[in-house]
Amino acid sequence: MTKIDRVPDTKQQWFKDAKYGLFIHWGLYSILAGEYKGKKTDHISEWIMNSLGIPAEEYEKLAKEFDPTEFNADELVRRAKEDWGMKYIVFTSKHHEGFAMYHSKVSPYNVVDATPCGRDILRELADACRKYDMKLGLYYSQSQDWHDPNGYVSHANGGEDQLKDDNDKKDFQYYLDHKVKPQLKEILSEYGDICLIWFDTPMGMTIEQSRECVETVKSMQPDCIVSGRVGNQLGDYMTTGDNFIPRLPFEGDWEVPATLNDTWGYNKDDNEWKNPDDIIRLLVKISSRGGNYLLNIGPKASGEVPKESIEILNTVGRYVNQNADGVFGTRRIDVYPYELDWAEFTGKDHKLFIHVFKPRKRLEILNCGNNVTKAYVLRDGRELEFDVSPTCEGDTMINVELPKDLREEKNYCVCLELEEVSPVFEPL
Ligand code: H79
Repeated sequence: MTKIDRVPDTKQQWFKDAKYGLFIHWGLYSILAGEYKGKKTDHISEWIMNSLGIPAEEYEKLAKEFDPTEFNADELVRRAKEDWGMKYIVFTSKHHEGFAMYHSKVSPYNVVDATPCGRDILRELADACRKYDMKLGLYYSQSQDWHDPNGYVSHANGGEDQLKDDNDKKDFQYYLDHKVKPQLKEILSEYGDICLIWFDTPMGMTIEQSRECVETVKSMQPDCIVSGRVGNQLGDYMTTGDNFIPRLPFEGDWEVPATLNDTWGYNKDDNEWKNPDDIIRLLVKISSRGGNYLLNIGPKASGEVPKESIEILNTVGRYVNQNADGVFGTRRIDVYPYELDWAEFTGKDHKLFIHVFKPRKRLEILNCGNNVTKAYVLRDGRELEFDVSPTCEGDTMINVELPKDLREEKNYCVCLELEEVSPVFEPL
């Protein structure tokens, strides 16, 4: 297992058990969908204001076009819960562009006061989450704000030195005191229970400033946890790099934020969709290493979720819903000596789950030091025959026989019940 100095611990059982969540990136950038005045961005589309150098006075006019007639929070949350099997949602309450997707009294640059639609999107989502008993977390960009004169800006265009000079002229503490902290208080007081605040990219923040963000959150909702990107090692859990999956089990609580294509916000030209089989495998892999998978959708400006995203998530959701016991509440498996190209393992208490991703004649796995009492197909409970044979190295192999129909299949899960809690599992 990867050893780290400080083991991040949310002390929240729901987070340790959750494994699978939905990230939603939605803002004014969704209107541009990767293109501004005939120029296309090569980068992640929610960065378009920055990447194409659109001045704030120009960019803010987009708010006048925001009218999400196709957005249906109830339908989206129902899908996430029932069709996709997800356990929490994280919504962009304010991304780097600086626009609040809720009714803020702190800044008129928000979805109610600056748009013709006047809809409080966060209110709609929070109501739907309450209805479906779905946990709701909020992304909040605490460091970068390209609309506020004192929010930090990251870029590329002027080079690192230019960037540093520009940011040094800002009164970041003023922005923190007059926008960030008051807005955090709003989102944590007006919309019910918020399970986490997803801070992002703490560029330029001192440890004191990161601490102020954490303390503001905890003062409003003590059980609300904060992502690792609040900075200065003050997060309750570790956030990996975007789309980055640790190679080994990782200590403590952690989460992988990931995309289904190559952008977070909607980009009409991005068709690099991942394969649902790969997503299923990544979800299982991340679970077996002790993490959660936070998978993103970028709705169009209209509120419509791209149909490709829905199809992928429906396919993944069928696997998740059929094999829920082998995903949710599982614990990191400390040591399994081999990487197998056809399987990943998850486990909890006295169960070891073999997730099979390629057709096999029989399942042969190294015994993990425990007697197997029963083997069955997880989705329907069908019992399977098995035996144990010695290896030439003096270990034993468990051999699970498969009925004919299963030998042609991929993407199914077999549960081995063990006599005792397996020593390879982290204790519950
Ligand atoms: O919200 C999503 C991203 O917008 C955000 N984090 C996820 C969850 C994010 N913030 N920073 N980054 C991602 C990485 C930024 C990379 C950059 Fe660039 C390299 C910024 C400038 C140079 C990519 C290339 C974006 C603009 C140019």
